Amino acid sequence: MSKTALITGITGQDGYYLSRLLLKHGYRVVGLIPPQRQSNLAKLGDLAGQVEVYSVALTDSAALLEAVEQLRPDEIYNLAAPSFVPASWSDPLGTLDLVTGTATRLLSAVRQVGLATRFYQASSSEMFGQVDQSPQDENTPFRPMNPYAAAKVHAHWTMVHHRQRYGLFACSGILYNHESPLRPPNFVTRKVALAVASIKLGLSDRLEMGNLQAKRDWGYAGDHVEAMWRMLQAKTPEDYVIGTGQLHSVEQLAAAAFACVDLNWAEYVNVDPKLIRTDEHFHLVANPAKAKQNLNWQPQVSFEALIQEMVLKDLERLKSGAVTPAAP
Ligand code: NAP
Ligand code: G4F
Repeated sequence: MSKTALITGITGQDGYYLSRLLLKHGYRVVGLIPPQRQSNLAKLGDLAGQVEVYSVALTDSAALLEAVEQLRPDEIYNLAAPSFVPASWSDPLGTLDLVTGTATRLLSAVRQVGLATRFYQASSSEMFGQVDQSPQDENTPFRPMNPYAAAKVHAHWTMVHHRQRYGLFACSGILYNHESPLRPPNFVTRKVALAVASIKLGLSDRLEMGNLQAKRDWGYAGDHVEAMWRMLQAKTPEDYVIGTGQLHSVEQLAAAAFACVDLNWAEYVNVDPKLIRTDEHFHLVANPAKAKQNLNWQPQVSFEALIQEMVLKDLERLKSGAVTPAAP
């Protein structure tokens, strides 16, 4: 019999790649989607007709308990979050409510129903924040620097408590930045890809950026969702740091993206001080050794190949009119 997986945040970037992976493995995939967000199912494109939708507010404990009772999932992937970090400063409480509240409600539902459901929590490298050791691993302390990261830390510990106290099979993937052509354009990789494609087609003439010296460990979303799935297939529930182990600066990102279309980034990129973050960090890079050892996981797509895929996809989208050009 096929396994059932419930996914919150199914309409996001990772929701798409994870659904695609689970469908390939023969799962019944059900998205837990609030009623007012169901039109966003269209973001799943070709997969929208292959997944089921269960309509539920993620803030409604009783309704989530009912969902778990009815659907009896083998696995739950809790991906829903307002994931753009700067936005969490404008709505710290809303961020906490959704991130911590959803994890707590779902874990509590699994415990109450008494199923052997395996639970994945979407944790983030942002939880490490102001680090004094690089690279980071599963033993690195959390020092969150913004409301998003603090909410993720709270959700992470809630998951750990359910594992320790109630014996649930629950795991956290502490994931570093992962990207794809499905990244929304407010995130830096997609912002750059769309701008480069727009400039190449003569639809824009410059790109305003924040801190060019900021660095990230950028991987491919398709690789990172594979790690999520492997965590829930393991013998024991454990937490894992998932990243490439390589740092690149925003400047290197811009240089790589412009090089894809034979342009020199320095002729088009300006720094807008308003886009520079005050909660910036520069040293978040993964040591994914545990994932390699226990899950036989390692990234398959290089930084350069990822950026090229994103730029080429935006060129195609602009030519077909599927997206509008980047504003400078
Ligand atoms: P994403 O593309 O921003 O998707 C977020 C998902 O959460 C979407 O389905 C979105 O629904 C849903 N959501 C947002 N606010 C909501 C709300 N108030 N109520 C209900 N649903 C809401 O994020 P992602 O890149 O796929 O990331 C998946 C998860 O991994 C997130 O928890 C993120 O914080 C975490 N994470 C991501 C990265 C990364 O680099 N991508 C790294 C570490 C951790 P709509 O489609 O309706 O907006
Ligand atoms: O693409 P970003 O907005 O992603 P950020 O803040 O690193 O967060 C992403 O990764 C986290 C994992 O580490 C997730 F938890 C989170 O949900 C999200 O998926 O910014 C990346 C870097 C930052 O250093 C930022 O300051 O790019 C720098 N940057 C420079 N100029 C810019 C810009 N970022 C954006 N969005 N726009 C700019 O113009």
